[in-house]
Amino acid sequence: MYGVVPGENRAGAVKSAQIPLHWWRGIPDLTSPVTRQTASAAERFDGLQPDELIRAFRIMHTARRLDDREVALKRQNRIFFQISGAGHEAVQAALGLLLRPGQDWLYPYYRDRALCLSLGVTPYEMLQQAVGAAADPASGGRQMPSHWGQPKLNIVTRSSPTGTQFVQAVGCAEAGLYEDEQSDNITLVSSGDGATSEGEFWEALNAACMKRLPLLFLVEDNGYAISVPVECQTAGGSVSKLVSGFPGLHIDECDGTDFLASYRTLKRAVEYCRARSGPALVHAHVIRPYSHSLSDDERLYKPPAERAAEAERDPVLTFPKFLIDEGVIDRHMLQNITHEIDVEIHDATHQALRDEPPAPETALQHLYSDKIDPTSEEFSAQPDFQGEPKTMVDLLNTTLKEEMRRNSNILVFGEDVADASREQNLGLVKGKGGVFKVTAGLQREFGSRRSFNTPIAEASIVGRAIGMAARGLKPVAEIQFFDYIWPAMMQIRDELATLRWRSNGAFSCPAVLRVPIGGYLNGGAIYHSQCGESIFTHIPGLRVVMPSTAIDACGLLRTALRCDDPVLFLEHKKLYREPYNRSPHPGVDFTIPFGRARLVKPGHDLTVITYGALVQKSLLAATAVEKRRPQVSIEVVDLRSLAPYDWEAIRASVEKTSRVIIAHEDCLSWGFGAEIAARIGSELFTSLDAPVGRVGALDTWVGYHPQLEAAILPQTETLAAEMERLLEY
Ligand SMILES: Cc1ncc(C[n+]2csc(CCOP(=O)(O)OP(=O)(O)O)c2C)c(N)n1
Ligand SMILES: [Mg+2]
Repeated sequence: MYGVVPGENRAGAVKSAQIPLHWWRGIPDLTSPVTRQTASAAERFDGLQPDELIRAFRIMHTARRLDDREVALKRQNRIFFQISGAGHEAVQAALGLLLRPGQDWLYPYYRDRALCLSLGVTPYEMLQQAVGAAADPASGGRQMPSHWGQPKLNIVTRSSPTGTQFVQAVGCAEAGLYEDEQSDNITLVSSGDGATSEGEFWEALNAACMKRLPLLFLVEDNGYAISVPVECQTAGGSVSKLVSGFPGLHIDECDGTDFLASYRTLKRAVEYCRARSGPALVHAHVIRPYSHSLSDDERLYKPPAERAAEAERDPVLTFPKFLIDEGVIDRHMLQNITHEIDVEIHDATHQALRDEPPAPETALQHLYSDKIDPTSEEFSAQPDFQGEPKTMVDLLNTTLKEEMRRNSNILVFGEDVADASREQNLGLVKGKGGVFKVTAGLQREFGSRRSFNTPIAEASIVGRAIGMAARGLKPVAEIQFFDYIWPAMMQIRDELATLRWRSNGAFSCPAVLRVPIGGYLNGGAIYHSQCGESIFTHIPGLRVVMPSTAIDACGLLRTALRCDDPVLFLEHKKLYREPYNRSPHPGVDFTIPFGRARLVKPGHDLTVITYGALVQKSLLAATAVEKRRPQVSIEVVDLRSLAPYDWEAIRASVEKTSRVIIAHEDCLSWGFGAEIAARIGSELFTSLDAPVGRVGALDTWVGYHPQLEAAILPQTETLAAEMERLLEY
């Protein structure tokens, strides 16, 4: 019998239905042993052999015993969080028999312990997660337990937000088709009932049905999302009824606590997906006997009778009873199996408790790629100019084409990016190619597989990119306007930027998000003119660049496309077609390292640190001020890259001039300049002859009328006034 962890309080470990030791003693041993039943077993058990049923039992029992062990460890404060898969085991063990480890791709959720066990994650590895061991293969002690992830099993690192997994699974399933169009491997995404309320669930269904993807949705409906019952979560209380209108979606429902019923139902769904008939959704009704997590006590909102009725369906009790009744195993065998499991978990626990915790100095590891460093000299190239000067929009378009020719993994998608989605019309029309024409002609040259339109669903544009990138593609997604990036914010902040760090370097997401940004075009108003870059530079793991000239746009975009990190590539709309920032084509291998500022104009008496549309305005302001003060010269530095930014260039310039302004188009308060000013104040205080100046937009929205817009956004005169103020010191 497995050893009790010192101090373990069995009776109080879980307030509800922890399975008792020796529970099988109450079961009469009515039937004969397995060998005599084998002949008819396959027919009686939906084609499953007794050894497969026994394996399923092992998985289910191991999963529950692991939960019990973790509960005990949590109560002893030897682990720091526990969430169980209790009550969900049967449907997961059934699915485990149908999936192909290492071939199919999985986006499981936190209750999928039995599923992960059946695919090959070991009890020891699970306990390494629980203790937060440095060697925990899922996250190296960075994520909570039950946040699965194992590259060798194609289990993609799982985060905590409910629902973000759906659109990523779409991208992953899409990537499978690029890998091998004929493959019958599938992608699985699972969730609880509550998570289906998230918009991403519906975005994912829409995309999956539209593209007839081999994607299986498994909804493990335990009737509650923490304390919220399903009828307050889902109109009518049944998600499978709600989705009935999706074309091509195979929908099925089962009792997820009934192993064989689950197996039958999932088999049909898996076969449907493998046959490439389209996506499938299985709605499995399960129970949740251990409350939501150890931080929750379901007795506060679930009455005793309801809990008692659920307990009757507990699969870790009903399934072995069934196996004994059917003569698949006898009591003795059962006792041996459970004993073996208990010993394994006992040993694994003691081993995991001895594991080393993550070293404090590793906290910054795996934020960025350790294979490709986009800030390195490797990306420093001399231009080899050819042809006439081109606008920023032209060079962006050319660079995309050149890199798509070079790298067949690059896919470009977003709203209106294609030339014409209806291919038959391509010969009849000029083509759209993006609302700003940056992607014009890509579909024509590279086909609709590599440049395509998506629904207006920003979370899924980014989520799909994440799923594709996790599987080796190089997605280049366009968000049509910066003002509409917000539906994708959770995908960007909680997923795109965290993927590498949270998986301890096991997964990466080198997607590029191109985003037109900024005002000064007149008429854009509040929803087509905003900036807000500092919200993104505040996100660890994300590279943020914002070129102000055509040549920089070309070099930085190429670096973004060749690097291994997620990049937010901000394209200022006002700068797309300016005459003054044009450049001849600098060559097909021209790159610019991230984190290198450009000295726009040297000077001795004042530095302006800026980027984007304010580079040119700062130049004009500097020229005007220098005209008034002939003894003064003003230095203008274009950061170009905001995360990382070129601190050395800032330092060198401020040490030379002793006066500095940070100027940006975004609102002043909590803007990008706040961080730079704070750092200058902290590290360069002794070099300063004047306070650090800042110029930014008024702390409001950009207005529609040009007079209003002009008053809100910083102008050349605003910059000149601040220059004068600092020069007076
Ligand atoms: C986006 C988001 N909102 C809220 C939460 C907090 N939260 C975690 S699990 C959960 C309930 C999920 O319920 P369900 O999808 O039914 O799964 P179950 O836990 O019942 O298996 C909530 C609200 C979260 N993790 N993510
Ligand atoms: Mg639920």
